[in-house]
Amino acid sequence: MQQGLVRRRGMARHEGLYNAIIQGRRNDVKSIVEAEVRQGGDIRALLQESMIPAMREIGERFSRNEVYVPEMLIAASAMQAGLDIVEPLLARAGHKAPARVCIGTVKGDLHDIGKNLVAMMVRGAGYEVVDLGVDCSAAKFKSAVADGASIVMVSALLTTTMPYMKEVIKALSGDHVKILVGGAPVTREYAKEIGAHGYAEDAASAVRAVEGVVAA
Ligand code: B1M
Repeated sequence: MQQGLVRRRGMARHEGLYNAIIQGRRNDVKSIVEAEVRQGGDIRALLQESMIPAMREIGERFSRNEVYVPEMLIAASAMQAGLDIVEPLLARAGHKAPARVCIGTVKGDLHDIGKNLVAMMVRGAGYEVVDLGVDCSAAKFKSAVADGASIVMVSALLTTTMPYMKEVIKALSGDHVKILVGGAPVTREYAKEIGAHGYAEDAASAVRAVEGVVAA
């Protein structure tokens, strides 16, 4: 077994990389992943067994209030440093993400910190994420669906922009997509009321919500 890899529940985890992501050590993540690539390591395994589990762990700690938004952002940025190296290699090797997800903040709403965090976590879970930005019209979401997104994530931070989520759902009603909603003023009840397929209250549960609709 290669040094630095430990067997855990039948899988090989690179403890150094796993911890570097959790602790948000971006440069270490970069150099570990680069070294693995140079040594011809199994990049897909590195992603599945070390990088994604690290993001899952930070998400769970966030849900338990053991870490807060800054730690999660730093970890996500460290993860991104690793993803920037592995993604092109996996694409060349024909790796297919389980689904393409698009995410955006609704029309009239400029808040994007939470949405960016959700995007990073979902990307960290191995999905292809198309970030549509802020102030997104229903037409913009629809065009992302036409481009191949099968999961649509809609964020709203204002009680005044939240109702626009319903417009997005209406616009996509004829499309074969799953729509997930979230943002501080949004509740599970509201999500149900407007006909969303799912709701997530934070970035960690957003990953679980995506996994839920993919598995359904
Ligand atoms: Co604004 N703002 N803001 N603001 N702002 C709030 C949201 C507010 C609660 C502040 C307050 O009054 N206490 C209030 C909304 C009141 C309401 O409607 N209930 C408010 C207001 C009123 C406004 C303006 C109208 C102020 C004004 O101009 N008079 C204005 C509106 C501008 C606009 O959007 N058109 C405005 C502007 C701004 C700034 C530009 C200054 C800035 C945004 C900068 C940016 O995002 N780039 C800003 C900020 C920073 C905030 C607060 C302080 C912080 C928001 C934030 O980033 N939170 C906020 C008060 C607060 O929340 N304490 C406030 C951290 C972030 C990690 O959490 O965004 O909740 P959050 O995301 C979470 C979850 O909600 C969830 O996961 C994320 C990660 O855990 N989630 C999803 C989010 N999206 C999801 C999508 C999903 C799933 C989960 O898809 C399935």
